[in-house]
Amino acid sequence: MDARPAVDDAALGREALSVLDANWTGTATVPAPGLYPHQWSWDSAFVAMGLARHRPERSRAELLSLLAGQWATGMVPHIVFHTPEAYFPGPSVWRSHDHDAAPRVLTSGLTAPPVHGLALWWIYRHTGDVEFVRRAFPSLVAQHRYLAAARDLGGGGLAAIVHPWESGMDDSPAWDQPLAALPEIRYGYRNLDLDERHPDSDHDRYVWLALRYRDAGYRAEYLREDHPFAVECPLFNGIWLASCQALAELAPLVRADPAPHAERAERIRSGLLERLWDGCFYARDLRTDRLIPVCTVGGFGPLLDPWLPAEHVGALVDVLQSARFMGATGYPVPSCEIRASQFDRTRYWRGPSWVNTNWLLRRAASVHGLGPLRDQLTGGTLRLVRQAGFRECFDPFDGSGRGCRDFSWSAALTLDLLA
Ligand code: 2M8
Repeated sequence: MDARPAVDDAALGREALSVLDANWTGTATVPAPGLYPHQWSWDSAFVAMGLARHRPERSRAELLSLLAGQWATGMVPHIVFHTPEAYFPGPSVWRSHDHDAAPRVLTSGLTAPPVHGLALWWIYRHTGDVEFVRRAFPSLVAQHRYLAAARDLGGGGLAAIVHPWESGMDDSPAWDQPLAALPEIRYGYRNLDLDERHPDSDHDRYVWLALRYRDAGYRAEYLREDHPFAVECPLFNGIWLASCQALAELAPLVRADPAPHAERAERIRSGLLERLWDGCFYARDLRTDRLIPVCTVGGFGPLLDPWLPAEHVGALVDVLQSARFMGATGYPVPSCEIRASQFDRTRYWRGPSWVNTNWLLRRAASVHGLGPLRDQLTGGTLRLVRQAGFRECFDPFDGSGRGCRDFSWSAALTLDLLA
């Protein structure tokens, strides 16, 4: 357990800002020095939200530099490579420069949870900057249009992820089954620093999936017909729904019609309830058309919807507070339910607690007026960073830090928790 001297709120806030200042490259904020030397999509959205009150100029620049990587299809890539810094899989794997729809800046070919609409709303709420909304709004409309047109592979209004990296929860046990159905791949190379995170066979499958998609020209038809990994994730879709609602609220500011965004949110809600609910939200494997029977933190994503029916809200909050999740750990919120055989308190998205998912659930508690839950999530998350620093993730039982240090979204969202 990393013991740190006691820090008061003001000192913690200063530390968070200095981590973010150090991770700012002049163009974007890297998730952490060393291990993640580029711009990651949902990391940037969280950073932009955390900075909105403190560094409004940089918060806007963060979102715009990410959107500079948007493809003509509307797809917002999960990584934008602003510098030639070494990272695997880097630009030579993705080969975005060979694709007609890709921008000039090099990017990956996958997407990430679409939290950017919520980020734009957040920035507007804290800065009142309508001009900025006018500038970024069309890109986010295009992003949502892409998801609806190219990713509704199940036909029920939800967007499918086509790679575990697109979920943001790379090694979540929710992807074990669909990954196990893929052929055994042995490339014989490793992503040097990721050994603890991904056993060889998983990492090789990740790369194999990415190469298949790339070699199919990143085509939507290929995803529909041939791609072997297609999953409807409740976190990805809960976030998308929240971003649709954000665009519906922002639309009048830019003289746009809110109705299509509100209607899309309704369609996602129906999709979530009809396709992913079974007492809790589970991911659906579209290649077997079955729910994947492991409950993860992603299953609480639909709670971000203020119009989720009360009975579903009640059932989810019961599970969240039960011994399956927060009820058994000293800290919020393990990334996988504790009683699952795949739960591992030490391995990234297989058990540890993350500041971004805690923050999203705190936001969900706010939209449902669940004050005590919101306070519990705020206090517990601040306790983690106070004790262990701005680590990538945390052991949910003793709060010790795991993964890299000086992690940007842990710092950025702490600023918001302190506000
Ligand atoms: C992790 O994902 C990357 C691949 O994109 C990795 O494992 O190398 C995830 O935690 C993801 O959610 C996050 O965006 C990324 C950068 O922080 O790291």
